[in-house]
Amino acid sequence: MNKPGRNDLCWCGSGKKYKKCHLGRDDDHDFTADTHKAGRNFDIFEPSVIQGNVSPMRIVPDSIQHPRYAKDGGGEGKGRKISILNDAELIIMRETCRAARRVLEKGLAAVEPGVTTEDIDKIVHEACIAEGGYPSPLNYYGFPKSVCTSVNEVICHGIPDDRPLKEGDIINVDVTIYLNGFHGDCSETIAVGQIDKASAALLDVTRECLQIGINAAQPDGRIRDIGRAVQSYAHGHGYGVVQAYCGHGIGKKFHVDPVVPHFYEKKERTKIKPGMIFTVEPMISMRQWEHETWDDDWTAVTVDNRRSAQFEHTILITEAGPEILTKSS
Ligand code: EYF
Ligand code: CO
Repeated sequence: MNKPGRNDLCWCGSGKKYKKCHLGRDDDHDFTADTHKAGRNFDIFEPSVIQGNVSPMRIVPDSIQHPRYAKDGGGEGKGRKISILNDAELIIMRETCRAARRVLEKGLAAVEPGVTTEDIDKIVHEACIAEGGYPSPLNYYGFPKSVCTSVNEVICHGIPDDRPLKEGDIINVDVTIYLNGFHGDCSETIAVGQIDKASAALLDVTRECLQIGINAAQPDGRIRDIGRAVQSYAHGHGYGVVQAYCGHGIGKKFHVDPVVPHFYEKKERTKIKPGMIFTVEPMISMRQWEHETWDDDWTAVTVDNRRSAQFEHTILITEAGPEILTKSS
């Protein structure tokens, strides 16, 4: 696709005129990778997942420190200022992130055909408690479960339910734990049994997008460098980058500044500084990047019902570059 004219439809598939959308914001955009996105005339697949039955919220013992929203189903207020942890806090944050990874590994180990996402929720819930922590998603803005499980065309925020996983599915398990006053967040997408080659390629490229995004997070660079790197790599493989959900600062609160888009946002000029902690969590779709939300108001799916994958780490920016706090040992 060539660069559109001012009055043509934008390359991004928004349905808006180019001049009202990406004109002046896409200097680094690779138009050759956008052939599939001209306009919104795309093939829509049949959904592979539908809303299932969701069991009641699980209980966390009183002996575990709860975040404030556990009681009222709210959020944690806007964290507008980017906070930098002191050395003592950093020791705790590192331990919280290691615990998040251990819990994620327990959740992933349970994935096989016939297992329900509710089974995975129970495992993650109990693993968080065994670490001495609270499963951060539980009652966060009213989210009803302890983990997000996102299958096939579900991009993110899938609610665990009674649907058994099927051979050939892909599933993202997204774990956040609140431990010793800090949140640590990580996720992976894996295969349920044997998957087709196209899905395996999507998982490989999305995993690579995460690493490429992390590598682009350098002190004295800008937050937008991350999205530029991720988008260029994903588009080079003919994939879409979901725009509605971004990485985010994390620490004493689940979501604080900076917002970390995984697409190139020219006006995002925030400087990356040593001491910053944020997630990088690209959501990469097989074709269309646009999402829709189910009427449960949580579950985000691709508009064309093609598959989407995601990998996530919590990272710390050091003088020497990014350090992954939720790395697998
Ligand atoms: C207010 C939520 C609120 N947000 C993020 C809140 O793990 C996560 N990111 O990597 C993550 C998990 C959850 C989450 C669980 C609940 N929320 C989601 C969607 C919309 C919304 O509006
Ligand atoms: Co997460």
